[in-house]
Amino acid sequence: MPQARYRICPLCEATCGLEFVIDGRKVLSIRGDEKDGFSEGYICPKGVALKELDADPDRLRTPMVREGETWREASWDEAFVTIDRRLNAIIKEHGRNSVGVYVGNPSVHNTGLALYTQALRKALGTPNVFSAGTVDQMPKQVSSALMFGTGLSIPIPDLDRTQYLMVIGANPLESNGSLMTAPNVGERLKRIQKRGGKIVVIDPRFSKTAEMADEHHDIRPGTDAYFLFAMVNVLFADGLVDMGQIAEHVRGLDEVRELAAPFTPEAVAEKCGIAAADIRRLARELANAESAAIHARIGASTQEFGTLANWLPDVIHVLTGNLDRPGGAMFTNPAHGAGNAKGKSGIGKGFRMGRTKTRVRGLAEVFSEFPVAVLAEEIEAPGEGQIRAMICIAGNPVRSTLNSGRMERAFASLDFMISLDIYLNETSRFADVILPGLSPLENCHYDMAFAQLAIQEHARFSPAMFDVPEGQQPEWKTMLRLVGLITGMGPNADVDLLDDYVMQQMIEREAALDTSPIHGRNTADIMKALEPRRGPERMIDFMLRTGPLGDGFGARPGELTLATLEANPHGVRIGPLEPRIPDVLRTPTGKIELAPELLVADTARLREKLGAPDPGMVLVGRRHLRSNNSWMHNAPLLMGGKARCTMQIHPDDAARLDIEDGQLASVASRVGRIEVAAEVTEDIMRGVISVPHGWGHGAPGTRLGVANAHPGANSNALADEELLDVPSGNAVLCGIPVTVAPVVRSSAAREMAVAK
Ligand SMILES: Nc1nc2c(c(=O)[nH]1)N[C@H]1C(S)=C(S)[C@@H](COP(=O)(O)OP(=O)(O)OC[C@H]3O[C@@H](n4cnc5c(=O)[nH]c(N)nc54)[C@H](O)[C@@H]3O)O[C@H]1N2
Ligand SMILES: Nc1nc2c(c(=O)[nH]1)N[C@H]1C(S)=C(S)[C@@H](COP(=O)(O)OP(=O)(O)OC[C@H]3O[C@@H](n4cnc5c(=O)[nH]c(N)nc54)[C@H](O)[C@@H]3O)O[C@H]1N2
Ligand code: SF4
Ligand SMILES: [Mo]
Repeated sequence: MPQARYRICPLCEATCGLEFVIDGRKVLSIRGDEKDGFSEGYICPKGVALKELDADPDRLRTPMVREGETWREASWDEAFVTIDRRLNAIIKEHGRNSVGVYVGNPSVHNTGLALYTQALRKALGTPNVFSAGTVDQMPKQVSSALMFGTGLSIPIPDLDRTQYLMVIGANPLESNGSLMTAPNVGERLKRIQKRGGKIVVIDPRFSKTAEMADEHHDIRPGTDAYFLFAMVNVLFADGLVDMGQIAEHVRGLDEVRELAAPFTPEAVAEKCGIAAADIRRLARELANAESAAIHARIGASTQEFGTLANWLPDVIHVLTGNLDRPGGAMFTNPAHGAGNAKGKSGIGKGFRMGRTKTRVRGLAEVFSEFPVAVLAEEIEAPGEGQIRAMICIAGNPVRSTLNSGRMERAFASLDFMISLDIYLNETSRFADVILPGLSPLENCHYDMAFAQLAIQEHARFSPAMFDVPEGQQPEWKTMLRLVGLITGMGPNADVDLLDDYVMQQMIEREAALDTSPIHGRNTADIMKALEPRRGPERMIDFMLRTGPLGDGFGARPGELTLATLEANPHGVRIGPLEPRIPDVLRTPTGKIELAPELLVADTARLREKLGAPDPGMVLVGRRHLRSNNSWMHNAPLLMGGKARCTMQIHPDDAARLDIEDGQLASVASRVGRIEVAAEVTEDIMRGVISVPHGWGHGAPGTRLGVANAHPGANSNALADEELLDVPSGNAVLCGIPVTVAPVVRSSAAREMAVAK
């Protein structure tokens, strides 16, 4: 009998509610859940493709063990015995630092991984932890932590109420939004216009979002900090600074005024490629709007001045009175509890980075990890602390991070590698043992990260839709089994016992806070109250119950528990974001730090580079609705239509370089070279090319039938591990200097060459 089931899509930050019709273990159909008040029935093609992901014959369902250049299926016991023997031998001989960990993006979308990765890290005790965060949002985490006290104190554009939205280096119409969980984002943007508001896009490409916006400006890649500083300059010069309610909580106003002084619109116009008059007008418009928010993402983050370009939008929010007010940029207060809602209110320890440094290049640690830009060199360089074994969790660093050629050689040179993955792909092919995850439909799901980044307060939980198949196991158990093996309990540790231990620790940490509803309570009593739940569900129940709306284990009877969410399959809507200043602040001064030292220092670098020569042709990326970084190209539903991995180039550049539409072009950077078909289009700025990332399939040994038939070119073969945003160590993926040439000269060009 067909049955309807509701669950949250785990694929991207939009977190759409979906309606599944299933018959036994079979998915009959998937569509948007009209009754989900947050996502409003929206679904994108990737959500529909969950059916193919679930049924994909290439998706791994048993551990794989490598033998030479081939792999064979292995039992879980064999896989763990192998790991126990080889990994522990390396730790014994070379110490804990010889093990590196890379945590990929789906770890944030997979509840079991999100909740248990920390236990593994703790058990390993290595500082050599890397993640996709340093090819993504690290600049925003650093700027937020410096200004507001924690790395997740990220102001979110209040999309449903704003009257003016400036989008900088983001394309939510294709990406569905990031650090701004807003399902059905296209409609939400249209509603801004319908209520008389305005949308402005700053992007070197005329993206889909630019197409629907009221105004679009090209910008030279990597120059957003200049543009934003010039806006700040105008706010001061024109007497438009009005911080409103939060003024008394702000420190560093005079410093910011001084810092912005040299960056007049005239001084930066040429650098940015935006006319001074436009910059001036945009600053005035934003300041005079009834409310305004800036949404800056990947283009503003993965670039030379990423931290500055993520700090300045919040400076502008503060200066224009838009921080912490409806329609501006606001802090969330998620139901499962956030770091900036715990402990003492309005003050905190603040943020320190660089507590340790990388061995080879001496780059600073940031949020207990190192920039992924140093991963290859830390594997290659011999000596004390060299990484000899890697554990790669839900990541594809040889396609999604930097200098793929070098990264591949580094991975191939490891003594031992484990991948937790659902595919045998470009990265996991280097592993000695691959431990497979489940189908997303076999996992329970609660979006911890994205509830914290959402434009509305809500809470939604999806129990596993299908049972764990015979012979498979959820990834949180895999993690705990690894923890057991690393802590000397052997390859077959008692996972339940470890899970109890991890849970008890979590309770003890919470109960120690004198502001917690369970302060001073007995751990055993709380454990008992959580019965019979286990694993991620037990943790989520605990977090909800100790969160701002929770029942506090009896302290607030009748309030939220996981059972409430189980009884509401379309989710619980809590309401719009509410002002949280000053309570949300966790800086040591209890103030908003408008001019943190680290960023003041980096402004000197910005000033110095103002007169630097133009780098010539530069590469930026882009996203397509039917891709998801590097890993969803194996779903046939997403692979139809014309090839998407093209190099977009402006007609003037194409003519100058003698490249025709559809022709294969060669693109080279300091670190690599690719060949990719040209797409000649006015939608990209002169001097800029765009190639999407996540392609370059067809590597030997991979098991990706569909993706390998549509390989595309790997843009990250060009990504240079030496180009960094200095304060955060984040990689530069937008604005990589390249040279572009035709692979085969066109006949017209040949004739001309002959005529000469
Ligand atoms: N040039 C360029 N490069 C970029 C970007 C860009 O804009 N331009 N964007 C960057 C960004 S924002 C990000 S977040 C990174 C992403 O970087 P990564 O996280 O390293 O890479 P992904 O491509 O997301 O690959 C995810 C891996 O997780 C596996 N996987 C999927 N679901 C599961 C699961 O449930 N369990 C397990 N164990 N594995 C699973 C997939 O098979 C795949 O191998 O890429 C970055 N790279
Ligand atoms: N369909 C789909 N959705 C996704 C993903 C996916 O791969 N596919 N990935 C997910 C992930 S992990 C993330 S982090 C988010 C990212 O979400 P977004 O940040 O919205 O990502 P993009 O679509 O890459 O948009 C970046 C834009 O920045 C522009 N840009 C490049 N360089 C510059 C610059 O120097 N300055 C300015 N102002 N603009 C610049 C590019 O032209 C591009 O239009 O998307 C998520 N959603
Ligand atoms: S927009 Fe994101 S969350 Fe919504 S259906 Fe598509 S992939 Fe899933
Ligand atoms: Mo990302």
